[in-house]
Amino acid sequence: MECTLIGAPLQIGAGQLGCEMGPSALRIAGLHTALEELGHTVKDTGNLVPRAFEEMPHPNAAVHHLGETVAWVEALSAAAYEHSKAGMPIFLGGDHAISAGTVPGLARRAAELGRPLFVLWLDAHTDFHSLESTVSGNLHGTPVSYYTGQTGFDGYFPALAHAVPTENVCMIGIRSVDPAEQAAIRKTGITVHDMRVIDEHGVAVLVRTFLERVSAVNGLLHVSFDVDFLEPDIAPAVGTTVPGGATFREAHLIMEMLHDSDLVTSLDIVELNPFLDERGKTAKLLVDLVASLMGKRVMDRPTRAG
Ligand code: B3U
Ligand code: MN
Ligand code: MN
Repeated sequence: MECTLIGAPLQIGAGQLGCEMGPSALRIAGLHTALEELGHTVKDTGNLVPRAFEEMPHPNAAVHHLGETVAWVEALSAAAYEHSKAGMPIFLGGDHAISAGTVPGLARRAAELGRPLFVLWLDAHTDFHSLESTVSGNLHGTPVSYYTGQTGFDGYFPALAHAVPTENVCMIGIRSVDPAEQAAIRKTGITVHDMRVIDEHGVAVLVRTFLERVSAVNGLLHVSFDVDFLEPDIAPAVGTTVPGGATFREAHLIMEMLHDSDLVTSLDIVELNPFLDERGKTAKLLVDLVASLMGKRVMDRPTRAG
């Protein structure tokens, strides 16, 4: 497969600075080589640079860096659309606000192909705030609300031509949801698998059920991987750690199942903050997880019990 790496060093969507170093850390941890060793061809397009911007005020005084975020969203949406025409775009964040650009760009391409776009959101958080409801004002908490076409973004974020239906979004790993997000998400068709659901059923059945839905309608699948999806002990390099995250084995299993499904057409790796890492261990783990998603396995055989 042809993989295209697109660096998106956005950091002001998060409460803590440092995600702008994310693309560099993923490169230094060997992403390019890991993909080539699996037989893929890799094109690194370098880092995106947004247009010049002016800051925009918002009635919610907590909201910050709105103008800068909008400039990034525009650039990312255009890049996602272009790079989805051939091969597999892999977006190297950057904080999770980058997905407010990547997903709409991919949705435009999906609409052109006449195929539905699905999103697998691997995250501790639902990122379902509107510009009005966010308390922190950190815009990495808003992308899902925006790209599913909820209200409150008009006049600020770019007009959405192709909203992703909420029924097409599946979240796994959720364990931190603000009250306003809870209330808003309840009214939607988003599948929210919190840690309790994982503990009761295991990740495999949840992932398999979702993949069957995507496959049944010949969907395209975008995976958005927030580092805080993972247990903080194994992935400390993120500003918003929440205890009780996905284990090393759960995360690899999900990646392997995604690979075997052959449904994944694009990927975001977001919220890596190398300033908080321990000797690069989070960046290296992320490279290993991407490798699992792209075909690395222990034994070359189909999985079966017994
Ligand atoms: N919901 C909180 C916390 C948060 C959301 N996304 C992340 N953190 N990474 C907020 O600030 O909106
Ligand atoms: Mn997130
Ligand atoms: Mn998160």
